[in-house]
Amino acid sequence: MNLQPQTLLELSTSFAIPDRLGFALHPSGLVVGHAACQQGQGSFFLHGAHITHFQPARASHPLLFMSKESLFANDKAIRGGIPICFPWFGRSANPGEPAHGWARLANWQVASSNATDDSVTVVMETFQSPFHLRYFIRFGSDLTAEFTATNRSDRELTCEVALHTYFAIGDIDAVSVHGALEGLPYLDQLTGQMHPAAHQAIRFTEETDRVYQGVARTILLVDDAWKRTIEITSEGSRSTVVWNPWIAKSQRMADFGDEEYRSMVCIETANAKDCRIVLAPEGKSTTRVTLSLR
Ligand code: TA6
Repeated sequence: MNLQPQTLLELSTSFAIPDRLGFALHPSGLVVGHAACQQGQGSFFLHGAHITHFQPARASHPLLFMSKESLFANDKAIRGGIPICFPWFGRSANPGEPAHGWARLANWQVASSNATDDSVTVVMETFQSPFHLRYFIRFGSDLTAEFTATNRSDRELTCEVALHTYFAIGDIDAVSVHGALEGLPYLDQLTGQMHPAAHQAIRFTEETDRVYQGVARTILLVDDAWKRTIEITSEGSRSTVVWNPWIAKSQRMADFGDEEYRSMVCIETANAKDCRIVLAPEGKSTTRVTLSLR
């Protein structure tokens, strides 16, 4: 069961906040929310509860990358921003089911909104048996996204989640990833091989698709081209995915520009593969990430 879409009138009447939060129709017909306060601004679609834009007031560039080739349609995932991968990560065991699950294709409803001079918060929800999903987002000088899944069945369920964040960068040759990931082993999704901790910063010189296993509370994305560092702080996450499609895969993706691999890197706050979640009946699991400009 997919929730009925809220109308623009309903959203504007119940959840819009003057000078802080408004709703509009994207040219695709999808509904988009725009948040703005003294500390920053952002945008999100109800389609997939998909955050597509975040820029702190003191930043000269957005923190999130959006592909210029992204599709915007009810049956398509948006390319860029923060797609929510749930209840499975990657390809499904069942043919015909969408990659990365149904949450990023679902229709979400706004449940509440709030604003101060320094932040705008929005809570969205969706329900697809047997899962109830809640998503708390706060735009301010930082961006916080908190995903909670509840098992509404009477049996134990296993699931995976990834907040599949696309970071905007100045140039892929000038970025490096530092912090907790340097000390963690990873699964190379391209070869299926496990690798021990590299004990050095991650740099990108080829297609990279890794699932780091273990808690990585703080990760630093250092961008020497745009002379900035993005701090990624997570809670409730026991795996992190690092991805760049590089040249050949970029050319194979219809909703991604051939050169766009130079302008993005994904660092995904996850519970996937060996770190998947086991939920008891009525059990809850929360995965949270905060993006800050250092
Ligand atoms: O998170 C990395 C990954 O699983 C890659 O393997 C790549 O496929 C990427 O996600 C994008 O997946 P998508 O289904 O959005 O094309």
